[in-house]
Amino acid sequence: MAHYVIGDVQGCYDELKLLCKKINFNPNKDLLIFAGDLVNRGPKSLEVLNFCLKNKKSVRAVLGNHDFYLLYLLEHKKKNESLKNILNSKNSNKIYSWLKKLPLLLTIKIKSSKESFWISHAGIPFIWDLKKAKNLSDEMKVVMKNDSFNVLENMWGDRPALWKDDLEGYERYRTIINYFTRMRYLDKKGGLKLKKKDLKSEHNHIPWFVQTHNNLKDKENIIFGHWAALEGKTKLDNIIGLDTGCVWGNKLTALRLEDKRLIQVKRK
Ligand SMILES: [Mn+2]
Repeated sequence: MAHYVIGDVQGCYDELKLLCKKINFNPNKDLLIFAGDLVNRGPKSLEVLNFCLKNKKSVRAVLGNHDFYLLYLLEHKKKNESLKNILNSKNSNKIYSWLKKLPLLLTIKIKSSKESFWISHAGIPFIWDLKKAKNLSDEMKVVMKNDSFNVLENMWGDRPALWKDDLEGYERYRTIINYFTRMRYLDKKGGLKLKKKDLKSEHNHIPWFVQTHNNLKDKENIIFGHWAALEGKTKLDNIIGLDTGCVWGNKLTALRLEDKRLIQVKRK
């Protein structure tokens, strides 16, 4: 049995199939864990989701910003050109209820190597330790179960930029979602700098993982997607980026957790 974490698929179903072939994915033995953004921009988002539903028992995933967007469209009965196949699919209820239950953060421990992996779409900010991040993800699971319509309605926007423990209600949920699914740069205090996407250095814009790295103990790892421009390069061996920009014509990447080996396929 092997665990594979797969970076942002974004509707690149053909490449996902090729990657599954390359890793010899066996749904009876292996586990696929998606790092979020299964859908949007790419050509076959519906096929990707149907693959996940079909292999439900051997698939795990965390929610990305595009998955949240899809949930919003589904729950609020909105239209969207690029996701219309999903919105019009006879499967859309099943897709909705599967997606809605996904967490923002997953943790997996590998027995053989004793390494533990914390997987979220954008990462974990240094202002949260791993336990706190897990608690916030658990809190959001409950909130999404009970009040998803309003959470999704109120998740839009970049403010508040800085996490505070006493944030409440929809401001609190929006901020948690923004850190887990949209974060790239933080300022020195840990506030989100959501406007910046390029890699040029800029005053008080620090890639989130630079400081989070100091929080990690031996055998603790974080895996994330979302930041295609990085091409996975964090220069850290325990914070691993898996968005290698398949939808932009680059590669789809899987990480085998047992030996931290990367397996890639090129965009067709
Ligand atoms: Mn993303």
